Amino acid sequence: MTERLAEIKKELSKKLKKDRYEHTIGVMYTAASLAMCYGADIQKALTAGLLHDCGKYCSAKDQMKFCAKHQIPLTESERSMPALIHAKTGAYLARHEYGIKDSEILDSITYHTTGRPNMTLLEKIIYIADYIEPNRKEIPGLQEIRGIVFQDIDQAVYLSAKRTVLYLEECGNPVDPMTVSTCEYYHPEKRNTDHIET
Ligand code: DGI
Ligand code: FE
Ligand code: FE
Repeated sequence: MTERLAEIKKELSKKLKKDRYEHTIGVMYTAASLAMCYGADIQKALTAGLLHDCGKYCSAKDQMKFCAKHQIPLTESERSMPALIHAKTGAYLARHEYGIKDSEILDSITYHTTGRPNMTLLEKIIYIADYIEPNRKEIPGLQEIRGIVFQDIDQAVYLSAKRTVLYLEECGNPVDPMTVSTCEYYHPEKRNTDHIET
């Protein structure tokens, strides 16, 4: 770990609640393991994993105020589902407070909650590391996803997105259009079609 990353880690240990900090460390090392497996940049994976939830240092209400103050535009969906906002505030803080300039790292933070179609390898790594890190409480399908993620990351992304949509629907929560698009894009049949066309 670089000296700068160790400094950020120390800062986050003070800013985040204990559980959130432990989750963050879990995501950081899970992301590094996936980077080793798939040949992504390990330092970028550690950095994005460490910072992915840095926007959660305050309540969703305060995150909304933060967005208004810093002219961070929010979609209608984000306004009605404040749990999504920390991805945007996190990317902003990573850039302006923690000095991260790499757009691939910043995008991985921005899209870690909803995913998006056609993600970069690093975006997929952070999206899935967030879902499977060792401290995550047991949820249906978690074992299956952990079992295949080191063989087929796209299938793991699909299963995570599908589980998220099912879970939100069961709870009667609205689903962000981007979460739906992620699920559709990574559907195995859609992926096969893409493969034939290219
Ligand atoms: O920040 P984490 O708790 O580690 O996980 P996360 O960033 O994946 O998700 C944060 C919250 O957002 C979590 O409670 C699930 C929720 N969420 C994810 N996608 C959607 C969503 N909530 C709504 N309403 N709609 C979504 O599409
Ligand atoms: Fe998050
Ligand atoms: Fe997270």
